Parts: sequence; structure tokens; C-alpha cells
Amino acid sequence: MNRALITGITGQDGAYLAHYLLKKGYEVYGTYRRLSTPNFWRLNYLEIFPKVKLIPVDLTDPSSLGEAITISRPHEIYHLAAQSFVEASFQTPVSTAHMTGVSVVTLLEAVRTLSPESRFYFAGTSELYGDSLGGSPAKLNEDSPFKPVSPYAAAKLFGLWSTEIYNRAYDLFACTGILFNHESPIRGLEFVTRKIANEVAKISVGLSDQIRLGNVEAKRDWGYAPEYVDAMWRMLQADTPRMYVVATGETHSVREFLDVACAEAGIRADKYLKNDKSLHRPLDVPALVGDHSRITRELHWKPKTRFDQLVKNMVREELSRWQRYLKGEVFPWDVPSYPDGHGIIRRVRGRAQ
Ligand code: NAP
Ligand code: F7E
Repeated sequence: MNRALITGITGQDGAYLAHYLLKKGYEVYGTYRRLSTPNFWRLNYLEIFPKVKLIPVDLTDPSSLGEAITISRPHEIYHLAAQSFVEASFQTPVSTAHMTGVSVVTLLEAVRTLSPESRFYFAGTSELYGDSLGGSPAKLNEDSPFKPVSPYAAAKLFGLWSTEIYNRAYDLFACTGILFNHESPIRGLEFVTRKIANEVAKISVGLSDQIRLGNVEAKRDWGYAPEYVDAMWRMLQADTPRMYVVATGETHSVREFLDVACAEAGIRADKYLKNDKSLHRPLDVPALVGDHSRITRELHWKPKTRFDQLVKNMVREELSRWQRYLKGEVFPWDVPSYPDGHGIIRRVRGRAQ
């Protein structure tokens, strides 16, 4: 049986990837960190919580990353864990550098010394391109220059080059996916798409009366997250490790996202939109659009969900959640605590059990 290790299994992509790999018959190990409020709601929402094996890891703790490899003996490693919120990287640049950048080398060192046959995927990002489009409508591909404009993107650039170096210097099967924004109903609430879908749904059911947003002129290439984890898996099945852009090839502004979302919920955007200066970033990427032709040609991956459909699906899901909430239902994805057992691997006298 194939074994996979996913760092960051409690995040959006980690949860969808675990679901995808379980369906393919993999034994799935995932890392989580202890929080004062447990964060297994996505695994519960996708009904895979009891099916994955959980290993406690902190990205800034090298021994825990090494132990995750020793315990899981993975054929494939997907390094998804990171401080992934661009805005927060301006507030906590040093810890972002550690979690999002340095952790990649820590893990690659562990792979090199403990498990050099494992295939390694690194979660790169379209944020690496920064403002390299400079207002031009050209699509970004694997040969476009990187010009990061946030501490998050700078840390990811370090991770990307480290992955390239370990591939070339030590012949590891290590590659980076340059994924453009991908969203879903289990996206973190702080990201603009889920924030809009959630606020619009709350207004529609009478639980809120405004939407506070920052730079609504920013444009992004937004795809549907479950399709993007399939691209990650394809990259690790290829004959040789290569960098690939994963994108839809279309770009839309935050304002357009808001307009489609409001139309779906039956409310008027202008009535509720409030511009909040505190939500503008010190630097922002003005526009991004990706060219997915290499991955389509070589690995037969193609985006399926179009922008309008993505927005409508996200709004419908939030509406249904809030309507159920108003009827007194408990959120079905709530998990009360760290349940005993449940696949959590514990250390007893230095040994994992
Ligand atoms: P996400 O929802 O924010 O998930 C991040 C994961 O990393 C969570 O499981 C989180 O754990 C974990 N994590 C953060 N800090 C940690 C630490 N110090 N120790 C251990 N675990 C830690 O992100 P995502 O959207 O799934 O994205 C997955 C990866 O793809 C990230 O590396 C992100 O930067 C990258 N990426 C995302 C997109 C996108 O559009 N979604 C696009 C390009 C690249 P908690 O649950 O405990 O917080
Ligand atoms: O912002 C603007 C904001 O935070 C998108 C991460 O997954 O994708 C994500 O990064 C745009 C920006 O995503 C609000 O200024 C306006 O221009 O949803 P976001 P992001 O920064 O593009 C990339 C590919 C990643 O790799 C990252 O990990 O929307 N915006 N008003 C706002 N953004 C937020 N969050 N909140 C607002 O109120």
C-alpha cells in the first residue's frame, strides 16, 4: 500500500488531498499542531477524521518533522504546512520566514538523510510572481520572472529554490507546484473569497449589515481547490520532477467576486460594501493570471470549475450553513476536542506509538 505524509493536513488543501489519496487507497499520515482550540473541523466535514493517522509536528521544531518521516515511512511527501496568509506575513515576517521558508530545508534535510527515495512536493505559489506582470495582461508561466512583494512570497521563494537545489545536488525527486489561488467552502475565513461568501450569506439571512473590504481592484486567477490537489498528485507520479503552473487562465477582480456573490444571495453590493483602509496591505499584487499549458500538455491536468460556478457554490454553501444555524442546528463539522485514540500517534518514553 502506498503511504503519503501530508504536512498541514488540517488546512484546506491538506484536508482535500487526504480525502483524494484515501480514495486512491493510500495510507494517509498527516501532521497537526496542538492548538488551544482543536482544528479538525475540515477532516470532520469531509468525513475522513477517523481515517487518517495524525502526527504532532511544529514547523519550527526540526526533530518533530524528522520524526514524522520516521513514523510514516512515506513514499510521497506533500509539504503544505505554512503560515499561508499574505497579510499576516507583514505583521509576523520573522516567524513566517521560519514556518514558510526554513521549514522546507528542515524537511528536505530529513528526507535526504532518512528517506531519500520519498517523492517530495512543495507548495509554491503565484505570489512568487509579485508585480512581475506590471499591468500587462500576459499569462504567467514556469519561465516568468519571480518578483515577490511580501514576506510570505519571499519565504516561498527560498522554499522553491531549496527544493530545486535538493533535486539537483542530491538527486531527490523533489518538485514545486506554482499554484494560483484556489478556493472552496472550507477555505480559511480570513481569505477574501470565503470572507465575502460568508458575509454575503449572513447579510442575506439578517445576521449582518456590512462587508468591510480592502483593495477590491486586485485581480486573481481563482480555481476550485479539490481540482488542485489532483495536480499535486500528478506531479509526484511523473517520470521526472518538474515545476508546474496550476491555474485556470482567467482573472477576475475582488469587486467582480463580490458582485457575483451578492447577485447569488439576492442583495445589492453597493448597499453593504465598506472600504476599510486597515485591510489594504503595505504592498499588494495587483493582478495575476496563469498559463497552465505545461501541466495540461504533460500531465493531462485541466481546470474544470469556472469562476461564476465557484462563487455561486461558495455562497450557496454558506447560506445553507447559516440557515441551519438559525434553525438551532449545531455546525455539523464541529469537533469538540482532541478525542482519545482517533489515529493520533503519541510519544511514550521517546518512542512513537
Ligand atoms: P491553510 O488552510 O492555511 O493551511 C495551512 C496548514 O499549515 C494548516 O494545517 C496549519 O495548521 C499548518 N501550519 C501553519 N503553521 C504551522 C506550524 N507552525 N506548525 C505546524 N503546522 C502549521 O493553507 P492552504 O490554503 O491549505 O494552502 C496549503 C499550502 O499551499 C500552503 O503552503 C500555502 O502557502 C500554499 N498555497 C495555497 C494557495 C491557495 O490558494 N490555497 C495557493 C498557493 C499556495 P493549523 O490548522 O493548526 O493552523
Ligand atoms: O487576498 C484583496 C487582497 O488574502 C486576495 C493565499 O492562499 O493565494 C492566497 O493569497 C486579494 C488581495 O489571498 C480583502 O488585498 C481585498 O489582493 O484572499 P487573499 P492572496 O493574498 O491572494 C495565494 C496564491 C497564496 O499562496 C496564499 O497562501 O484580495 N482583498 N479586501 C482582501 N483580502 C483579504 N484577505 N481580506 C479582505 O478584506
